[in-house]
Amino acid sequence: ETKSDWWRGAVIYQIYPRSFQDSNGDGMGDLKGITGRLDHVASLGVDAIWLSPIFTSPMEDMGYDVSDYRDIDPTFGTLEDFDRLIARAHELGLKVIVDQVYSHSSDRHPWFEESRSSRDNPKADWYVWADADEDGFVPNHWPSVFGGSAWQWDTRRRQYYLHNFLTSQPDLNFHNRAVQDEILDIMEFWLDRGVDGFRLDTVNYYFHDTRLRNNPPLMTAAGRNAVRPYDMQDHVYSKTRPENVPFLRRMRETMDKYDARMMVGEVGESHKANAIMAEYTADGDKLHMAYSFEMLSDQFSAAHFRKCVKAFYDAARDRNGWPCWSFSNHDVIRHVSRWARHSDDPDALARQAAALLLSLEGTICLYQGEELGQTETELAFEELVDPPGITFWPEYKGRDGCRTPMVWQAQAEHGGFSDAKPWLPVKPEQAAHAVDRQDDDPNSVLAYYREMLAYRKSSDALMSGVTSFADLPEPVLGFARGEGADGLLCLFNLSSAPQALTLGQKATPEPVSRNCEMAGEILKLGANGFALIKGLSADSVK
Ligand code: TEU
Repeated sequence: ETKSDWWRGAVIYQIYPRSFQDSNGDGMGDLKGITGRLDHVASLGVDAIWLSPIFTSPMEDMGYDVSDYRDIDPTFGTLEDFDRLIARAHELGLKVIVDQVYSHSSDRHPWFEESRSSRDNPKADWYVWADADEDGFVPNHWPSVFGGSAWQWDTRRRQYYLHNFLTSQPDLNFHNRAVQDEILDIMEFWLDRGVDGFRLDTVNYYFHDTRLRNNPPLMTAAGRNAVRPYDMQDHVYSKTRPENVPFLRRMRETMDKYDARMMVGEVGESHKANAIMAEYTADGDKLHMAYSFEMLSDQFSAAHFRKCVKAFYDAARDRNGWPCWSFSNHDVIRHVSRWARHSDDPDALARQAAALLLSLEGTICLYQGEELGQTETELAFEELVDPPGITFWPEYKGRDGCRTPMVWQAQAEHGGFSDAKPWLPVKPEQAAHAVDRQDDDPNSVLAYYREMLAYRKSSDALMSGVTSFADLPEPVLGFARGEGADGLLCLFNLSSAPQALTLGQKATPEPVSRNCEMAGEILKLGANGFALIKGLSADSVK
């Protein structure tokens, strides 16, 4: 029997299936490979895995372009392989979350092939079609995230269709009730198959403004200096429409027909993100959690982390909203590289990041390889696979650098990931962080993740304590989780310069603390040092 709200405070481990473990020698990871490596995942002490898409797909966006929502792509295996993966995960006490990409399908999906075939077929309104403007040009100024207009001309219908991402990812029309019903049916298909929940891709992109109004320009410095046109607009009409909220309620009704299932929605918003995340998770009748982009940026300051957490809870606390934080995923530069300039020692930074992330209030997502202190893989232009990387190179290098294979054995060819040449290369810098180099080393980053994950799980303060922030100058981030004797004060020196803090009493940092020492009532934090101290409040430190 699991608690229905097992996901509160839980830690989810994200697997990128194409790059986890190859079992059939084709250079791409697969479900059998994952199943064989679940012991490693379970050994960390996490609660669940999230699998990036494993469904039938032409793989133009590596599975985020689905052409059959009810089957497994042959690259990854079969439905039977998936059943075995779930069974093994459950044996090991791991929940299984699958990625569902509903906002758009692949253009190779039979629905789209039918929809584009004429203006009056049964699926004619399953996608977002619009006439050309009076000059024959695109219906409005909406840009695609991956470059160019969000509209693509279709010669047979002589109309444009909407795609927020690649032209091969046409947007489904959620204003059509039949589309909504089909999506709910797909959810039931996987829930019946035993999945514990869903990660909902681009959950705020489901609906568009039916009047197709232009988005206002983003007149901030970030908007005016953006690398991508997409970041120059405030997407109030192309996404995050009010109609989304009642549909999230319909999705929740479907989830609630089953026990202990969970939906975490990816809220891709640069603007007003916290208000939207709060709204989407409020009152227990929509999403269970909102996946935040806030800590995926290159900002690494006390003010920034404080702002992320405060802004979310200020908006969400009294309506019971719930966040899901992460520092890395398959779309961004790995955090040890992204924040490298704030540290002299990548492994010390990796440990500090682990301690900080796992001290946050909410649910946590780790990304495969993060537990190894893995850095971003430097790739040459010729090695790129990811379309936006190819489009925007070199100002934006795309997402291949965080998607290179897991390295299991430092000495094995291709890091033990595959017998064949992998779809993205294993480089020496990544091999240096292989699992077998760290597994039995008590001083490794991997050992630290295990230690900190166990500590989080054993600590009521970290699992459920409310956050209060200490008033400290940069570069020290301080907050307490919980109150009184049960509270835990967490202090992080987000720099390589030593810091000294006055605690006003003698104290003993918990064993998961690093690079810190007490001198009387003074706490000294060395380079990227941090201390977790029981029974102290946020205002006891100066
Ligand atoms: O990402 C949504 C998204 O908007 C960004 O993370 C985007 O990938 C980034 O801005 C690129 O610069 C989700 C998935 O996580 C991503 O892998 C998919 O490509 C995208 O949706 C489309 O399905």
